Amino acid sequence: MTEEAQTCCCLPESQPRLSSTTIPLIMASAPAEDTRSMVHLTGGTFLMGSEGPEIWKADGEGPIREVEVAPFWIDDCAVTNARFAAFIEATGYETEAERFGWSYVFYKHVSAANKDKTRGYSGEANWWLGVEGAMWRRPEGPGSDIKKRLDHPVVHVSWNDAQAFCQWAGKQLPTETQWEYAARGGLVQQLYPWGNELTPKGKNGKPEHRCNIWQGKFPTLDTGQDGWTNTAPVKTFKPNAFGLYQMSGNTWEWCADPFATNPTRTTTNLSRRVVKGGSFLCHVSYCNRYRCAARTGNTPDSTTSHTGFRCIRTEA
Ligand SMILES: [Cu+2]
Repeated sequence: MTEEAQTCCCLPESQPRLSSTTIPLIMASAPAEDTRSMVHLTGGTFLMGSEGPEIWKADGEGPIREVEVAPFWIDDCAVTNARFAAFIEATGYETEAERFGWSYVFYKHVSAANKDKTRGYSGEANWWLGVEGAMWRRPEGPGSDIKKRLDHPVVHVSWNDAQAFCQWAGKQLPTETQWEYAARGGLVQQLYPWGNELTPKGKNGKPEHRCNIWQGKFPTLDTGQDGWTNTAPVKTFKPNAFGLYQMSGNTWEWCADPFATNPTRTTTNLSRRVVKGGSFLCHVSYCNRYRCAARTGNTPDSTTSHTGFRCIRTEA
Protein backbone atom coordinates (compact mmCIF):
# COMPACT_ATOMS: atom_id res chain seq x y z
CA MET A 1 0.00 0.00 0.00
CA THR A 2 1.21 3.42 -0.77
CA GLU A 3 1.56 6.45 1.44
CA GLU A 4 0.73 8.56 -1.54
CA ALA A 5 -2.68 10.14 -1.34
CA GLN A 6 -5.25 9.01 -3.89
CA THR A 7 -7.59 11.43 -5.58
CA CYS A 8 -11.21 10.75 -4.82
CA CYS A 9 -13.40 10.62 -7.86
CA CYS A 10 -15.83 13.10 -6.46
CA LEU A 11 -13.65 15.39 -4.38
CA PRO A 12 -11.51 17.86 -6.31
CA GLU A 13 -8.59 19.68 -4.81
CA SER A 14 -8.94 23.43 -5.01
CA GLN A 15 -5.81 23.99 -7.05
CA PRO A 16 -4.42 26.36 -7.91
CA ARG A 17 -5.15 28.60 -4.96
CA LEU A 18 -3.41 31.94 -4.72
CA SER A 19 -1.23 30.96 -1.81
CA SER A 20 -1.69 29.31 1.52
CA THR A 21 -3.04 31.74 4.04
CA THR A 22 -2.83 32.05 7.76
CA ILE A 23 -6.11 31.55 9.54
CA PRO A 24 -6.76 34.57 11.74
CA LEU A 25 -7.10 33.93 15.44
CA ILE A 26 -10.73 33.86 16.48
CA MET A 27 -11.13 36.34 19.31
CA ALA A 28 -14.81 36.01 20.15
CA SER A 29 -16.19 32.76 21.45
CA ALA A 30 -19.64 31.29 21.19
CA PRO A 31 -21.96 32.24 24.03
CA ALA A 32 -21.57 29.26 26.37
CA GLU A 33 -22.00 26.78 23.57
CA ASP A 34 -23.71 23.83 25.15
CA THR A 35 -24.22 20.21 24.33
CA ARG A 36 -27.96 20.34 23.59
CA SER A 37 -27.47 19.33 19.99
CA MET A 38 -24.74 16.84 20.83
CA VAL A 39 -24.87 13.16 21.68
CA HIS A 40 -22.67 11.67 24.38
CA LEU A 41 -20.98 8.47 23.28
CA THR A 42 -19.52 6.20 25.91
CA GLY A 43 -16.70 4.88 23.76
CA GLY A 44 -15.02 1.51 24.13
CA THR A 45 -13.52 -0.69 21.47
CA PHE A 46 -14.83 -1.22 17.96
CA LEU A 47 -13.73 -2.78 14.69
CA MET A 48 -12.59 0.01 12.40
CA GLY A 49 -12.00 -0.21 8.66
CA SER A 50 -13.11 -2.74 6.10
CA GLU A 51 -11.59 -5.49 3.96
CA GLY A 52 -14.64 -6.45 1.92
CA PRO A 53 -14.84 -6.61 -1.89
CA GLU A 54 -16.47 -3.17 -1.95
CA ILE A 55 -13.50 -1.24 -0.57
CA TRP A 56 -11.06 1.09 -2.30
CA LYS A 57 -7.77 -0.51 -1.29
CA ALA A 58 -5.69 2.49 -2.27
CA ASP A 59 -7.72 4.66 0.14
CA GLY A 60 -6.41 2.59 3.04
CA GLU A 61 -9.80 1.34 4.23
CA GLY A 62 -8.22 -1.78 5.66
CA PRO A 63 -7.06 -3.63 7.54
CA ILE A 64 -9.91 -4.18 9.99
CA ARG A 65 -8.48 -3.43 13.40
CA GLU A 66 -9.77 -3.14 16.94
CA VAL A 67 -9.56 0.44 18.11
CA GLU A 68 -10.25 2.00 21.47
CA VAL A 69 -12.23 5.23 21.77
CA ALA A 70 -12.56 7.40 24.88
CA PRO A 71 -15.97 8.91 25.68
CA PHE A 72 -16.84 12.06 23.74
CA TRP A 73 -19.70 14.29 22.62
CA ILE A 74 -20.54 14.68 18.94
CA ASP A 75 -22.93 16.97 17.07
CA ASP A 76 -26.03 15.00 16.10
CA CYS A 77 -25.92 16.61 12.66
CA ALA A 78 -23.58 18.58 10.45
CA VAL A 79 -23.03 22.28 11.17
CA THR A 80 -25.88 24.13 9.46
CA ASN A 81 -25.87 27.34 7.47
CA ALA A 82 -27.72 28.99 10.37
CA ARG A 83 -25.08 27.94 12.88
CA PHE A 84 -22.25 28.98 10.59
CA ALA A 85 -23.95 32.35 10.04
CA ALA A 86 -23.93 32.91 13.82
CA PHE A 87 -20.20 32.23 13.84
CA ILE A 88 -19.57 34.66 10.98
CA GLU A 89 -21.72 37.32 12.59
CA ALA A 90 -19.91 37.01 15.90
CA THR A 91 -16.38 36.93 14.53
CA GLY A 92 -16.38 38.58 11.11
CA TYR A 93 -14.42 35.57 9.91
CA GLU A 94 -13.83 35.43 6.17
CA THR A 95 -13.78 31.93 4.72
CA GLU A 96 -11.07 30.74 2.38
CA ALA A 97 -13.47 30.53 -0.57
CA GLU A 98 -14.21 34.23 -0.04
CA ARG A 99 -10.55 35.14 0.24
CA PHE A 100 -9.61 33.11 -2.82
CA GLY A 101 -12.67 34.43 -4.66
CA TRP A 102 -14.03 31.14 -5.95
CA SER A 103 -15.02 27.59 -5.06
CA TYR A 104 -15.97 24.32 -6.75
CA VAL A 105 -19.64 23.79 -7.64
CA PHE A 106 -21.10 20.66 -9.25
CA TYR A 107 -21.57 21.63 -12.91
CA LYS A 108 -25.28 20.78 -13.08
CA HIS A 109 -26.00 23.28 -10.32
CA VAL A 110 -24.25 26.19 -12.05
CA SER A 111 -26.56 28.71 -13.76
CA ALA A 112 -25.97 29.68 -17.38
CA ALA A 113 -24.94 33.18 -16.24
CA ASN A 114 -22.37 31.82 -13.80
CA LYS A 115 -20.97 29.39 -16.35
CA ASP A 116 -19.39 32.44 -17.99
CA LYS A 117 -17.60 33.29 -14.75
CA THR A 118 -15.63 30.22 -13.92
CA ARG A 119 -12.05 29.10 -13.54
CA GLY A 120 -12.87 26.10 -15.66
CA TYR A 121 -13.30 22.47 -14.79
CA SER A 122 -11.22 20.62 -12.24
CA GLY A 123 -8.46 18.68 -13.92
CA GLU A 124 -9.20 15.70 -11.68
CA ALA A 125 -12.95 15.47 -12.11
CA ASN A 126 -14.62 17.34 -14.94
CA TRP A 127 -17.98 17.72 -13.24
CA TRP A 128 -16.55 20.39 -10.94
CA LEU A 129 -16.55 24.01 -12.07
CA GLY A 130 -14.50 26.60 -10.20
CA VAL A 131 -17.17 29.31 -9.88
CA GLU A 132 -16.21 32.92 -9.16
CA GLY A 133 -17.98 34.18 -6.05
CA ALA A 134 -19.19 30.76 -4.88
CA MET A 135 -19.01 30.59 -1.09
CA TRP A 136 -21.04 29.32 1.86
CA ARG A 137 -23.68 32.05 1.58
CA ARG A 138 -23.91 31.66 -2.21
CA PRO A 139 -23.54 27.92 -2.70
CA GLU A 140 -23.99 28.01 -6.49
CA GLY A 141 -22.28 31.37 -6.95
CA PRO A 142 -23.76 34.85 -7.55
CA GLY A 143 -27.55 34.80 -7.66
CA SER A 144 -27.85 31.85 -5.29
CA ASP A 145 -28.52 32.10 -1.57
CA ILE A 146 -29.20 30.06 1.55
CA LYS A 147 -32.46 31.70 2.63
CA LYS A 148 -34.39 28.48 2.21
CA ARG A 149 -31.44 26.34 3.25
CA LEU A 150 -30.68 27.53 6.78
CA ASP A 151 -31.09 23.97 8.04
CA HIS A 152 -28.85 22.52 5.34
CA PRO A 153 -25.20 21.72 6.04
CA VAL A 154 -22.84 24.60 5.45
CA VAL A 155 -20.66 23.94 2.38
CA HIS A 156 -17.69 25.63 0.70
CA VAL A 157 -15.88 25.47 4.03
CA SER A 158 -12.26 24.38 4.05
CA TRP A 159 -10.62 22.31 6.79
CA ASN A 160 -9.04 25.55 7.95
CA ASP A 161 -12.47 27.25 8.09
CA ALA A 162 -13.84 24.30 10.08
CA GLN A 163 -10.97 24.69 12.56
CA ALA A 164 -11.79 28.36 12.98
CA PHE A 165 -15.44 27.52 13.67
CA CYS A 166 -14.38 24.88 16.21
CA GLN A 167 -12.15 27.37 17.98
CA TRP A 168 -15.09 29.75 18.33
CA ALA A 169 -17.50 27.01 19.43
CA GLY A 170 -15.12 25.49 21.98
CA LYS A 171 -15.23 22.21 20.08
CA GLN A 172 -12.97 20.19 17.81
CA LEU A 173 -13.15 18.28 14.58
CA PRO A 174 -13.55 14.55 15.23
CA THR A 175 -10.63 12.28 14.63
CA GLU A 176 -11.34 9.71 11.94
CA THR A 177 -11.60 7.07 14.66
CA GLN A 178 -14.20 9.08 16.56
CA TRP A 179 -16.09 9.81 13.35
CA GLU A 180 -16.21 6.17 12.24
CA TYR A 181 -17.11 4.91 15.71
CA ALA A 182 -19.98 7.41 15.75
CA ALA A 183 -21.10 6.56 12.21
CA ARG A 184 -21.28 2.84 12.93
CA GLY A 185 -23.84 3.47 15.66
CA GLY A 186 -22.83 0.39 17.64
CA LEU A 187 -23.23 -2.00 14.70
CA VAL A 188 -20.29 -4.30 14.02
CA GLN A 189 -18.71 -4.21 10.56
CA GLN A 190 -21.82 -3.16 8.65
CA LEU A 191 -21.52 -1.19 5.44
CA TYR A 192 -23.78 1.71 6.41
CA PRO A 193 -24.73 3.47 9.65
CA TRP A 194 -28.05 1.53 9.64
CA GLY A 195 -26.88 -1.92 8.41
CA ASN A 196 -25.79 -3.71 5.27
CA GLU A 197 -28.68 -2.92 2.97
CA LEU A 198 -28.58 0.40 1.15
CA THR A 199 -32.37 0.74 0.96
CA PRO A 200 -33.83 -1.56 3.61
CA LYS A 201 -37.56 -2.22 3.66
CA GLY A 202 -39.54 0.44 5.51
CA LYS A 203 -42.81 0.07 7.42
CA ASN A 204 -44.85 -0.26 4.23
CA GLY A 205 -42.60 -3.05 2.99
CA LYS A 206 -41.08 -0.85 0.29
CA PRO A 207 -37.35 -0.09 0.06
CA GLU A 208 -36.57 3.09 1.95
CA HIS A 209 -33.86 5.64 1.24
CA ARG A 210 -31.69 6.25 4.26
CA CYS A 211 -29.24 8.79 2.88
CA ASN A 212 -28.83 11.48 0.24
CA ILE A 213 -26.68 10.08 -2.56
CA TRP A 214 -26.90 9.83 -6.36
CA GLN A 215 -29.48 7.74 -8.19
CA GLY A 216 -29.31 7.38 -11.94
CA LYS A 217 -26.28 7.70 -14.19
CA PHE A 218 -23.36 9.59 -12.72
CA PRO A 219 -22.53 12.35 -13.51
CA THR A 220 -25.23 13.21 -16.02
CA LEU A 221 -28.56 12.16 -14.50
CA ASP A 222 -29.52 12.22 -10.84
CA THR A 223 -33.13 11.06 -10.70
CA GLY A 224 -33.37 12.31 -7.13
CA GLN A 225 -35.31 9.23 -6.00
CA ASP A 226 -34.12 9.86 -2.46
CA GLY A 227 -35.77 13.29 -2.66
CA TRP A 228 -32.65 15.36 -3.25
CA THR A 229 -30.22 16.30 -6.00
CA ASN A 230 -28.26 18.82 -3.93
CA THR A 231 -27.87 19.10 -0.15
CA ALA A 232 -30.77 18.08 2.09
CA PRO A 233 -31.64 19.50 5.53
CA VAL A 234 -29.31 18.04 8.14
CA LYS A 235 -32.02 16.00 9.84
CA THR A 236 -33.46 14.40 6.72
CA PHE A 237 -33.68 10.59 6.97
CA LYS A 238 -33.66 8.53 10.16
CA PRO A 239 -30.68 8.86 12.51
CA ASN A 240 -28.48 5.88 13.32
CA ALA A 241 -28.78 3.99 16.60
CA PHE A 242 -26.65 6.64 18.34
CA GLY A 243 -29.12 9.33 17.24
CA LEU A 244 -26.74 10.80 14.66
CA TYR A 245 -28.08 12.12 11.37
CA GLN A 246 -26.57 11.66 7.92
CA MET A 247 -23.23 10.15 8.76
CA SER A 248 -23.60 8.79 5.24
CA GLY A 249 -24.24 10.93 2.15
CA ASN A 250 -25.38 14.56 1.90
CA THR A 251 -21.97 16.17 2.45
CA TRP A 252 -18.48 14.92 3.10
CA GLU A 253 -17.31 15.80 6.60
CA TRP A 254 -13.83 16.97 7.51
CA CYS A 255 -11.94 15.04 10.19
CA ALA A 256 -8.95 16.26 12.18
CA ASP A 257 -6.43 13.68 11.01
CA PRO A 258 -3.82 14.01 8.29
CA PHE A 259 -4.73 11.63 5.46
CA ALA A 260 -2.48 8.58 5.44
CA THR A 261 -3.14 5.29 3.71
CA ASN A 262 -0.55 3.03 5.31
CA PRO A 263 -1.84 0.39 7.78
CA THR A 264 -0.82 2.35 10.85
CA ARG A 265 -2.15 5.65 9.45
CA THR A 266 1.09 7.36 10.37
CA THR A 267 2.28 10.28 8.36
CA THR A 268 4.12 13.52 8.85
CA ASN A 269 2.56 14.87 5.69
CA LEU A 270 -0.08 17.42 6.60
CA SER A 271 -0.89 18.35 3.04
CA ARG A 272 -4.19 16.46 3.09
CA ARG A 273 -6.84 15.86 5.75
CA VAL A 274 -9.31 13.02 6.08
CA VAL A 275 -12.89 13.42 4.92
CA LYS A 276 -15.59 10.85 5.60
CA GLY A 277 -19.18 10.02 4.75
CA GLY A 278 -19.53 10.71 1.03
CA SER A 279 -22.01 13.16 -0.46
CA PHE A 280 -25.10 13.69 -2.60
CA LEU A 281 -22.86 12.97 -5.58
CA CYS A 282 -21.75 9.48 -4.51
CA HIS A 283 -23.00 6.55 -6.54
CA VAL A 284 -22.24 2.86 -6.31
CA SER A 285 -21.08 2.79 -9.94
CA TYR A 286 -18.47 5.43 -9.45
CA CYS A 287 -17.41 6.27 -5.95
CA ASN A 288 -19.29 4.17 -3.41
CA ARG A 289 -17.72 6.12 -0.59
CA TYR A 290 -20.89 6.62 1.44
CA ARG A 291 -19.90 3.60 3.58
CA CYS A 292 -18.74 3.84 7.21
CA ALA A 293 -15.22 2.65 6.42
CA ALA A 294 -14.77 4.68 3.23
CA ARG A 295 -12.39 7.59 3.40
CA THR A 296 -10.46 10.01 1.33
CA GLY A 297 -8.44 13.15 1.83
CA ASN A 298 -8.27 16.66 0.51
CA THR A 299 -6.02 19.65 0.94
CA PRO A 300 -6.96 21.79 3.96
CA ASP A 301 -7.78 24.84 1.86
CA SER A 302 -10.01 23.01 -0.62
CA THR A 303 -13.67 24.01 -0.77
CA THR A 304 -16.57 22.45 -2.63
CA SER A 305 -20.36 22.53 -2.68
CA HIS A 306 -20.50 19.07 -1.10
CA THR A 307 -18.10 19.26 1.85
CA GLY A 308 -19.02 20.34 5.38
CA PHE A 309 -18.28 19.17 8.92
CA ARG A 310 -19.58 18.42 12.40
CA CYS A 311 -17.84 18.91 15.75
CA ILE A 312 -17.00 16.94 18.84
CA ARG A 313 -16.19 17.82 22.41
CA THR A 314 -14.08 15.64 24.65
CA GLU A 315 -14.74 16.90 28.16
CA ALA A 316 -17.45 15.21 30.18
CU1 LIG B 1 -18.22 9.96 -3.74
